[in-house]
Amino acid sequence: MTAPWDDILLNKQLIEDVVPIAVDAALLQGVLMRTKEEPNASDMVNYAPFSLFPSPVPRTLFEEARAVQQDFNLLVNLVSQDFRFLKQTLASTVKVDEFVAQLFKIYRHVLEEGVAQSVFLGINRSDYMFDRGTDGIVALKQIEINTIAASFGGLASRTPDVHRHVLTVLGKSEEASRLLSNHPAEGIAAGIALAWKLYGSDKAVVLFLVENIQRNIFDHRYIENELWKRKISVIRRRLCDVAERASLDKDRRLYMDGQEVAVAYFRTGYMPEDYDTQGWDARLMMERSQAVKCPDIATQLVGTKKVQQELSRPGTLERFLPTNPEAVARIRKTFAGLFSLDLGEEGDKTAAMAIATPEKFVLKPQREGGGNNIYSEEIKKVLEKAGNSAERSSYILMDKICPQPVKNYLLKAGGALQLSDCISELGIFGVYVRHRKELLLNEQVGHLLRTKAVQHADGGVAAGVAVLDNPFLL
Ligand code: GSH
Repeated sequence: MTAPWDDILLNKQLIEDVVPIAVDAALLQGVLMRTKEEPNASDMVNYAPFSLFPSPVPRTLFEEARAVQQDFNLLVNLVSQDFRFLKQTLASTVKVDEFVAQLFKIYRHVLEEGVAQSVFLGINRSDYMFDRGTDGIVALKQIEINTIAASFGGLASRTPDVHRHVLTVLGKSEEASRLLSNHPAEGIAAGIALAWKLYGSDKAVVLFLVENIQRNIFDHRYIENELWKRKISVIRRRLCDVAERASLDKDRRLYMDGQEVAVAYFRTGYMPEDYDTQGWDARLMMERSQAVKCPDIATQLVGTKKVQQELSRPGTLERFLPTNPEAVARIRKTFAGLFSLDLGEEGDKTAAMAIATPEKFVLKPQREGGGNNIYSEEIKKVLEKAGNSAERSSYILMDKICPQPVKNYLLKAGGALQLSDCISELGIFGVYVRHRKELLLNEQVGHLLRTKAVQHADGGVAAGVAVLDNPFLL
């Protein structure tokens, strides 16, 4: 796909002139991150990585991704309420994956005790790439759905103005005016605010669970500030703070430093490294409480790769959405080939196929946060080493998506300026709120386009690989 600025890309002088303008625009717009050197102080900040130009995206596929988001919200909401399905689906995984096993243990504990939470808030981001088939037809294919700490909705609200400015300076004001506005932070905050209201205690706060290292704080602040605008108080705490200073009252209301918590919004807690023993104690306490967890433990489990793979089995979507064949068709259309590696005949076949043609697949463990997937010859090594041991079932196999590379400049603070062959990943943010069994909100609230150089197989913005971008619809 060609962009209307292809003629400019090789004009070295013009590019060198416009880069500092673009960087200052990003700083002015608040497209910011704390630095590696000072990750917990805002005295010194820098721009978050972004692409110099927006990236061309086929309009029909963009619309397809937006249109299917409410279906995915429905699906996640339903799967999160189906203990039998989750138990069966994750049975092989919990045997070999300590992290998923811990999450599942808490899930079971909470169900056995009786769930105190009555309001449920889902904030997810479904990520896609544009797969170019051998016939040249480009299709939207889901990479994964993030049900915990789906990030960059804040900064993505500010990047359109950066690209508009760059294009205007380069004499492309008509193209600049065609760039979409984007407001995920507002939509995410509206979901949190509704959950807070339904919880029903004016004085209760929204608790952001955050990491020890908080480089991406500005992305959080956009959501926090939207909540403050609605006069909802926000506090930020780490899991260790919760373990040390939070408590439950006799009705299992959650208190943090003496303040009642209405909503606990997780921006940590998706990787094994996020937890020590204290961290797990904190998670259990929160899950047992009445507070609205975003996500609750069941919804976090819905985001595992194993669940993604099992949902693609014939008949499974129909089971969850029996009266909605259109939604089933829209969802299924986005699935790439997904294959089980569980022990047994089916898994043996998958393993043999992957070992024979590893370049066609991605091997995925049950991990979030980026940078965990396995590609090419490495797939062969891992599967040959795992052999017929249970370790094999900690992975799933997925078709490798092959997007058409596009040239762009990726701007990273302190990085060299070079023209790169890039591929993009489109994420759509979804928000839903359920009160007991009743779904009160189900919306698509915006998008996130991230772009990286083709040589990086895996990894997002937080991992330092991809950069923020905007779709230019063609
Ligand atoms: N803890 C950080 C935050 O809350 O901003 C990062 C969270 C994170 O890495 N979230 C993943 C994500 O959305 C989903 S689990 N990553 C997008 C990216 O890094 O490009």
